[in-house]
Amino acid sequence: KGALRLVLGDQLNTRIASLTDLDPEHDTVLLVEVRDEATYVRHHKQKIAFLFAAMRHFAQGLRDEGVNVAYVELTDPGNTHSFTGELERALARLSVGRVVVTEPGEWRVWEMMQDWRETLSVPVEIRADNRFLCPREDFAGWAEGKHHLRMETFYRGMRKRTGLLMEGGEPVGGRWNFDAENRKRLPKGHRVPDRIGFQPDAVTREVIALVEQEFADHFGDTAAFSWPVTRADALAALKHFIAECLPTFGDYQDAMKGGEPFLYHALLSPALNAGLLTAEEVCREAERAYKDGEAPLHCAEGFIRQILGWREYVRGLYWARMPEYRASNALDAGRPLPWFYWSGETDLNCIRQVVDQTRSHAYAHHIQRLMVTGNFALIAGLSPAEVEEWYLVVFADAYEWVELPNVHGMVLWADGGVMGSKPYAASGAYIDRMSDYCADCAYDVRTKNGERACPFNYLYWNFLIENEEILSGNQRMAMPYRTLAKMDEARRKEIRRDASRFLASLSPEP
Ligand code: FAD
Ligand code: DLZ
Ligand code: SF4
Repeated sequence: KGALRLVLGDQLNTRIASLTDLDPEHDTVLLVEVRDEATYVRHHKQKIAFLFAAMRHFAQGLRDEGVNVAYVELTDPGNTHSFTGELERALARLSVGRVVVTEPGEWRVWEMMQDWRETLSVPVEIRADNRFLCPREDFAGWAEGKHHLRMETFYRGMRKRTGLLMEGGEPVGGRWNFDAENRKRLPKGHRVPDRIGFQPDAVTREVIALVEQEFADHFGDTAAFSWPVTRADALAALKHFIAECLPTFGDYQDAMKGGEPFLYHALLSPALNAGLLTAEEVCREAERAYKDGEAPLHCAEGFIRQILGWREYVRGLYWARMPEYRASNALDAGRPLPWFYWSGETDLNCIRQVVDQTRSHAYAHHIQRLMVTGNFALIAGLSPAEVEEWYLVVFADAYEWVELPNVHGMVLWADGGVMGSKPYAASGAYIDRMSDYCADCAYDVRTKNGERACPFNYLYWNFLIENEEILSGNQRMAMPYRTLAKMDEARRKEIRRDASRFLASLSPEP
């Protein structure tokens, strides 16, 4: 008897562990579109459409290779709408001797899989996830006994392990990190390159119509859908990025500009996270561009660090610290998520820009996620669980393994410093320095207090005041706390008054 090989929607690679020893004559590959996965949080319509389209194209690719594929579409009669239900149904209709799967990306599904070993009628083999460069156990070994897990240390280890941008055991260029060169503001009138978009084909158009019908009340528009949904298109996107954007990627990595959602960013995270591209091939391609003189070192290194460093690190941290990780709330934050995170209807221009582009594209780049919606959530004391759910819903690349450490740890400091040595709190001056948002805003970024003042300005100090007990002892917060200590009582009162007026005006309802 052959094997039933379940491939999840984010494991769409023919080299995924569960397919390595595929026997096309006897085995069947199972892919299932199930409502449970689309609604455990109510994902952005583009995320669902992206995955269903990618799954359908992947299945067709396997069939073209002569593989038996059992594909369950969302509207198929009898669809039980859960992974477990669909596995049981497939086992009842196919004659197979065992089930083979690859570890999932998310804890939620990992728990499901543990039950399969006991409840399914055939043996279940769960294989280690080979989509990442650092195996889970290696990260867990490194993390054992440590409270603080610093990315930079991990990243250097990964450079040595893979040999990426290494020469004779030393980092190429004599430095590990070129961050200092990667913080430029976009000059006025600077034209960013046109991006390669992928027109939906008939299969993708059908999926988009299905999603519009079945998930009509989910956040997000599908009109601008242009994600690559096949490996061939994902490779074309990678090639385009390396040629057109990587040579300038580093310089403007932290910049933001109204009406320009993409700048020099790769737009590769949905494809990477769904398995259409591997971290290894993307990093090797960036390294090649550097070696061939097509991209400067600070750009290639800055980009490789995001994937070999940050991406591998958050994934390792997630698996090393779950399920406890999610439960902490170090700053005891609990304010409900304001409605404008969904509607974009707010006078804060920076937030409006990010929410509007997220609705249209299911995308915001790193610094928008961190320093606009993230920073606001931090200094307004929003509830970690609600903020985490928002981040998991709105982006096409969102999966809990990558979303949670970024939001819970990096943005909200809810993990008490496991990930970041200090909270990334900032006033409006940071957003003004890195963007042109403030010029078109109803608020004045240079005014510190009062009705017209940029809310980030007083919320920043209010955050420091509210968390003084927890944060003032943190060495890396010494500077702002020294400034706060010099403020007279009247200024502190003004900050408190403005902050409570503004925060009281936020509503979680439309
Ligand atoms: P680029 O800026 O071009 O970077 C290249 C690649 O590096 C990305 O494709 C991504 O794979 C990787 N990368 C960069 N930064 C990170 C990071 N901090 N963690 C993990 N990978 C990284 N990324 C997700 O893939 N899914 C998420 O749900 C997600 N949620 C985030 C939430 C917050 C609050 C923050 C601050 C960051 C989050 N990120 C997430 C990381 C990052 O913002 C996105 O990976 C990136 O914006 C994707 O766009 P890009 O491909 O154009 O990236
Ligand atoms: C995100 C998602 C969605 C929306 N739908 C499906 C689906 O119908 N079938 C499927 O196999 N996977 C889907 N996914 C991706 C899964 O949620 C993902 O594989 C798990 O979260 C594990 O990381
Ligand atoms: Fe955002 Fe403040 Fe600038 Fe307005 S003034 S765009 S609220 S940072």
